[in-house]
Amino acid sequence: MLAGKTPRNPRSYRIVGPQRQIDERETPHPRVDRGEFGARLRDWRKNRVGSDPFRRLFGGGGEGDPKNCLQNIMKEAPEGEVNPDKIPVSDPAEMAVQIKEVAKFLGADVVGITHLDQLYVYSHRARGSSAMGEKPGDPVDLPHRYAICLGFASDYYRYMSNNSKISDTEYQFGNNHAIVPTFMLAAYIREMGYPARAHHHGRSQVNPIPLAVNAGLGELGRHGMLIHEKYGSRLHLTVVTTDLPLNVDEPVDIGVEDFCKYCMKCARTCPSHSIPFEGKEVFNGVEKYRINVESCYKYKLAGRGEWTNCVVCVSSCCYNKPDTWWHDLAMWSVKKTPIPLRVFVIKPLLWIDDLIWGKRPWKRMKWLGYDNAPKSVTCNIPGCDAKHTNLQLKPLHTA
Ligand code: B12
Ligand code: SF4
Ligand code: SF4
Repeated sequence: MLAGKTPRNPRSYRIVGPQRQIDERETPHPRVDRGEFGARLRDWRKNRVGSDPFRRLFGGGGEGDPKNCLQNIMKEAPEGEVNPDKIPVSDPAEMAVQIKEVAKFLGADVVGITHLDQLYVYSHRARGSSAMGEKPGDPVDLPHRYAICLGFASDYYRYMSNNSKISDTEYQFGNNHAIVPTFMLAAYIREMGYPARAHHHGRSQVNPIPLAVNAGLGELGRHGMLIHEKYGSRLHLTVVTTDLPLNVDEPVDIGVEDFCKYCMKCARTCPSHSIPFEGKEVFNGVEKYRINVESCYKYKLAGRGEWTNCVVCVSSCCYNKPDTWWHDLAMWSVKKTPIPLRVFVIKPLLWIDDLIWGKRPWKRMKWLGYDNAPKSVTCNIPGCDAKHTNLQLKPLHTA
C-alpha cells in the first residue's frame, strides 16, 4: 500500500480509507477488449470506425489506415534523451510560472501543478509500447515528483449538437489536438536537463482526473469528471510528469460540491441512466460520485455510425457555458458566498439554467455538410418495433 499525499481542502472527494494503485488492465477499455462487457461491445470497439473519412482520422479500428491517425502514431513515438547540460533552477515558483506560460504557448487552455501521487499512477500497463520497450502487463515505474496537468477546451457549440457527427468530431479532435502540446512540453523539459514524460490520449501511465483536481484545475462532479470554472467538463486532460523543481498549486473550491447536491441535471439527462441521483460512494478508499461505467460504455452502441462518444453529461452540466460576463458573474457570486449560504444562490441559478438553456440543452447545427437534425434510426435489436430517433432521451437498447 502506498501513502497518498492528501492536498489541503479538496471538497469534491474525501479519502476515507487505504487506497491502492489501479492496474490499467482493470480499467474499462481493456475489460471491453477482453469481452467482459459483452461480445457486441467488444466487436464494436474493434470496428467502430465507419465510412466517414473525417472519423477515420481519429482511429479506433475498422476501416482506415492507422498510420493516418496521430493518436496511433504517437502511441509508438520514442521519448527523447534528457539533455546532460542541466539548467539550474534556483526558484521553483518562478519556474512554475515559466512552465505554465510555455504550456499555454504550446496550446493548453489551463495548467496546474501538483505532486505526483503514486496512487494515481497505474501499477501495470494494459498495452505495451515497443518504442518505450514496454510489453502489456509490465509494471509502471514513474518515479517523478511533479505532475503538470494540462486542460484543452473543446468548442461549446459543437458539443451542444450532441450526440451527432459534429459533437463526435469535436470530441475526437480534442483527444488528438492535446497530444502535440503535451509531447512538446515534456520534450522542452528534457532539453532543460530534467526527466519528463508526456501522458496523453496516445499513451498514459496516469489517471489525469485526481491529479488535475489536486492541481486546482477544478472539482470532481456528480458525472465523475473534472469541472473547470470557465469550461465546465469540456476539457481534455493530459499530464506531464517530471523532476523539474516546481511550486505546486492547491485544490480550488468553485462550488461544484454545492451545485451537485441540488442540480442533478447530468443524472436527469443521461440517456443510459448511468449517473447517480444518490449520494457519493466509497471506492478504493475515496468517497466520491461514481457513474455506472458499464451502462455508459454500452450506450456507445446507440451511435450506429452517427457518433461514437456520448457527451450529453458534458454539455448538460450547468457549468458548461460560453465565455460570457454573466457566467463569470454567476461563478463569482457562488465563490463569494459562504458555504452554508450557497444554497440560496444555487437554487435560483439552477431554476434560471433550466428556464434559459432548457432541461436538456441541445442545439441544431450544420457544419461541413453534417446536420444534427433529429432523424429516425433503425433499431438493430431483433424483435424491436419501437420508433427510435438519434436524439431519443429514453434509453435505447444497448445491451
Ligand atoms: C475508460 C474511460 C472511459 C470509459 C469509462 C469511464 C470511467 N468513469 O471509468 C467510458 C468509455 C465509459 C468513458 C466515457 C467518457 N469519458 Co472517458 N475515459 C476513460 C479513461 C481512458 C480511463 C478511466 C479509468 O481509468 N477508469 C477506471 C476507474 C479509475 O474509474 P472510476 O473508479 O469510476 O473513477 C473515475 C473517476 O471517479 C476518477 N477517479 C478515479 N480515482 C479517483 C480518485 C480521486 C481522488 C478523484 C478526485 C477522482 C478519481 O477517474 C475515473 C474516470 O472518470 C480516462 C483517461 C484516463 N487515462 O484516466 C478517460 C476520461 C475519464 N474520459 C473523459 C471523457 C471526456 C469521457 C466522455 C465525456 C466521452 C465518452 N463518451 O467517451 C464520457 C463521460 C462519462 C463519464 N460521465 O465519466 C475525460 C474526462 C475529462 C474531464 N474533464 O474530467 C478523460 C479524463 C479523458 C481525457 N484524457 O480527457 N470514458
Ligand atoms: S457519456 Fe452519455 S451515457 Fe455516459 S454518463 Fe455521460 S451522458 Fe450518460
Ligand atoms: S450537471 Fe449539475 S449535478 Fe451534474 S456535474 Fe454538473 S453541476 Fe453537478
